[in-house]
Amino acid sequence: MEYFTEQAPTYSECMRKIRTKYGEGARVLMQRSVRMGGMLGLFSRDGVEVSGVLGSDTGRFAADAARQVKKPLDVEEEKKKFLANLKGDQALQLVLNEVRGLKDKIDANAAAGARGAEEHPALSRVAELLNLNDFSSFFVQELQDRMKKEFSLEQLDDFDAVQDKVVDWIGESIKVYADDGFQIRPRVMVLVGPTGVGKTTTIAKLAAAYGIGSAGSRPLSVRMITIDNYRIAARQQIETYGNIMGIPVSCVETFDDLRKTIALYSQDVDLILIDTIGKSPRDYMKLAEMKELLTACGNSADVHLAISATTKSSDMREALQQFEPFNYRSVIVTKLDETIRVGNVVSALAEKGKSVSYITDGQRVPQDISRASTVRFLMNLEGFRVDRRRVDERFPQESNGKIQWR
Ligand SMILES: Nc1nc2c(ncn2[C@@H]2O[C@H](COP(=O)(O)OP(=O)(O)OP(=O)(O)O)[C@@H](O)[C@H]2O)c(=O)[nH]1
Ligand SMILES: [Mg+2]
Repeated sequence: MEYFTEQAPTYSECMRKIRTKYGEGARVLMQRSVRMGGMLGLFSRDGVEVSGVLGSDTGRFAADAARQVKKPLDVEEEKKKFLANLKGDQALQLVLNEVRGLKDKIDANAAAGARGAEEHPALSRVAELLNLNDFSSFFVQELQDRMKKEFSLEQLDDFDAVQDKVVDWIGESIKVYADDGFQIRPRVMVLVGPTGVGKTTTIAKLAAAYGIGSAGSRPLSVRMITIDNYRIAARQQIETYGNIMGIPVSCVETFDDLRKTIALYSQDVDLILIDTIGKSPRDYMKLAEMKELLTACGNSADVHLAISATTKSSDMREALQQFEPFNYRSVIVTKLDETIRVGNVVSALAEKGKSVSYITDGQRVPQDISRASTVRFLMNLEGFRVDRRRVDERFPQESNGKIQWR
C-alpha cells in the first residue's frame, strides 16, 4: 500500500496535482490546512495538504489507510511539522526582533533628527540668508551645527527669534580691536596690505581724524612716513594730503632712514603713520624685503592689515595668511561702500581669529572712516531682520563708530 501527501495553495489545485501525478486511482483520505513555503518563517502562505492512498484497492484498505495516516506516523509527522513550525516561529521571532530593533533605531534617529532639527526648514532658510551674504561654507556649517545643538524644535518654529539669535552669533564672531590708546608715544601705526585696497587714503583719513582733531579733543601731533618712494604718483598722493592738512610727510627708502626718521619724531610726536607699498600676497620676496625694512619700526609698532571688503573669500584668506609675518594686530576693512555683502569678511576674520580696527566706506578724506563696530557689520546683513535697538544693546560699547582714540 502506497500513500501520498501533497500540498497546494487550494484544494482543487492540490487535487489537480494528485491526479496528474498518481492518476485517477488515488483516493483521498485526509485534508488539512497548512502553512506553505517561506524562508525563516517569513513569506509562507496558507495552503492545503491532502493525504491518501494510491491504487484501485483503496476501498478495502481505506479504513486502514486512514488509520495509517492518522496513527503514529501521522503523529510523528505532525510532531516534526510542529517542531519545524516552531523553528520557523523562532526564526520568525528572531527576524521580527531584528526588524523591531531596526525600526527602533530608525525611530530613534528620526527622533534625534527631529530634536537636532536636521530637516527643519529654519536651517535651510538661515543657510540661504548666510549664502546670500557671502558667508563661507565653513561659517554656514558652524552656525547650522550650533542651531541644531541649541534650538529645540519649538524654538526653530519661531523664525524671528531664530534670526535674532543667529544675528547675535554672527555679532559674537566679530572681534573688534581693543587698542591700548596712546600708552606709548609716539604711537607707530603701520598699514600693510595688497595693492590698491586704500592704504594711502586710509593713512590720510587717520592723519586727518587725529591730526586735525574732532569735537572736544585736542589735535594730536601726527607725522606720515611713506616707504612708497618708487612710484612718483604714490609719493605725490601722500604729499598732497600732507600739504592740505598741514601734516609733514617723510619719504624713506632704507631701514636706517626709517629708524632715524622715527627716532627724530619720537620727542614731540603722538602718532606716526607709516604707509607702505601695496604688495601682492604672492610676491614672497618683496613681502620679505618689506618686512625686513619695517623691523625698523620696533616691536611696539601697531601694524594693521588693510583688506578691501570687495575681495573674494579665498583671496582674503590668502592675504590674511601671507601678511602674517608682519604680525599685524588687526585688520582695516576698506571699501565697505562698494559691497552690500560682508559675509566674506566676517567669515575670513572669524576663521583666522583676527580683529577689525577700522572700516572705511568711501573715497572722501577724512569723513569716510570709522572705528570698527559689530553693529555696523550686522546692519549690513542682507535679508536678515536686524533689530537695531536690540543689537545696539547687545553690542553696546562698540556701536559708536566715531573715532575717539585718546
Ligand atoms: N569706494 C571706496 N574707494 C576707496 C576707499 N578707500 C580708498 N578708495 C579708493 O581706492 C583707490 C586706491 O586707493 P589708495 O589709497 O591709493 O590704495 P593703496 O592701497 O594705497 O594702493 P597702492 O599704494 O597702490 O597699493 C583710490 O581711488 C581711492 O580713492 C573706500 O573706502 N571706498
Ligand atoms: Mg598707496
